Amino acid sequence: MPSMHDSQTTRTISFADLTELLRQIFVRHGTSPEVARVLAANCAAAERDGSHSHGIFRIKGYLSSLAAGWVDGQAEPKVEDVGAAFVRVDAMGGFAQPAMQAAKALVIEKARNAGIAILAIRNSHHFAALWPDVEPFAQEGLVALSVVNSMTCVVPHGAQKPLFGTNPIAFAAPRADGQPIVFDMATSAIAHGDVQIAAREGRMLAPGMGVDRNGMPTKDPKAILDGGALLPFGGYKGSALSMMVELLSAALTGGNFSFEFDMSTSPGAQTPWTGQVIIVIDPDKGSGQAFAERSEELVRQMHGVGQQRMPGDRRYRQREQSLKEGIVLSADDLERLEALARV
Ligand code: NDP
Ligand code: PYC
Repeated sequence: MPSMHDSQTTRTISFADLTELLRQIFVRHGTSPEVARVLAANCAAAERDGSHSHGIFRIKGYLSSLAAGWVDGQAEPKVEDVGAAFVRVDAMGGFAQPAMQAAKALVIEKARNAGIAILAIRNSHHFAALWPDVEPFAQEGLVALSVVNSMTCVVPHGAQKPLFGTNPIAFAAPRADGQPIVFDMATSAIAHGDVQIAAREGRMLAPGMGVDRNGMPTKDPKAILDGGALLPFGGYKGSALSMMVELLSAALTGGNFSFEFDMSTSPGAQTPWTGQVIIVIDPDKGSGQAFAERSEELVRQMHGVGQQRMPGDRRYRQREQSLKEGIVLSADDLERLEALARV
């Protein structure tokens, strides 16, 4: 398969150097040092793992949202301890990831004490992949599930107009002999970011992913972006999961549903202003059996029946290669990033 860089000159940058470059860019464009640190680590990790729809591709959108004043890069999240197993955070119109970081130690303490803890973030902007929010919990032996809603662009199953966001679900669980089991998937047939990338590269999509402005099925990403919409994955089943994500991320947290904010009032705004839930479980409080051994057994059995590629495998492979050989970017992209760090 041709790589995305085949026709371009490429340059290689280490993960540490890319993280530092992105940190400088965020600070230069108005975020606090802490917000810059958290977003840079997130975005560089996405690029390192080959999550291209949520790596450096997103920098333009981050910066235009900051410049528009749509998201507050200086926001200081307010963490509230509201129950034995419940933590609430008002992100104060800032990004979700620093809000999660501010509450993380308390959530882990509660999960270890109560066996489970819920982190409900509201008034937050999430513009990233979701797996970086759950994988670190599994690295600490915990099970984590997170959902976040985004912006109206998905037609509920059987409906005529878009209402839901692309609303991903991410799950992470430890295993005894390998990297945590992690899946992270949009509840739309395709993430909005991947539609944008396909449009930029002039590629058609597989059938069944979206409709044009007249509600007619289309494989053309430009028609989807130009007044069209996406479909849920798996028909009514994906649609129900997307509805669940709206309920947990917005109704439960006090955040916006995907249809409750209007980015058009703030030219340049791209980041969805919604909410996020993270549920963390201490598996040691469960069956009394070693969870990580049991998940290893499940993986062994899945391999045994022929499933060779586990969710997360592609990312882990790409991560290993990026850490060994560096992250390959197009020379143009890297030059653009370097220029943004100097502005
Ligand atoms: P994909 O469809 O590419 O992948 C979904 C999951 O399935 C991944 O865990 C992936 O593992 C796994 N997978 C893919 N192919 C296979 C296979 N053949 N066998 C087994 N497992 C497989 O992701 P999406 O397009 O749904 O989402 C892309 C990203 O967009 C996600 O990171 C998501 O969080 C993000 N997003 C963010 C939103 C936001 O509001 N912040 C909104 C919507 C999406 P692997 O990772 O190893 O490829
Ligand atoms: O790719 O669907 C997406 C998305 C929405 C918000 C951030 N990413």
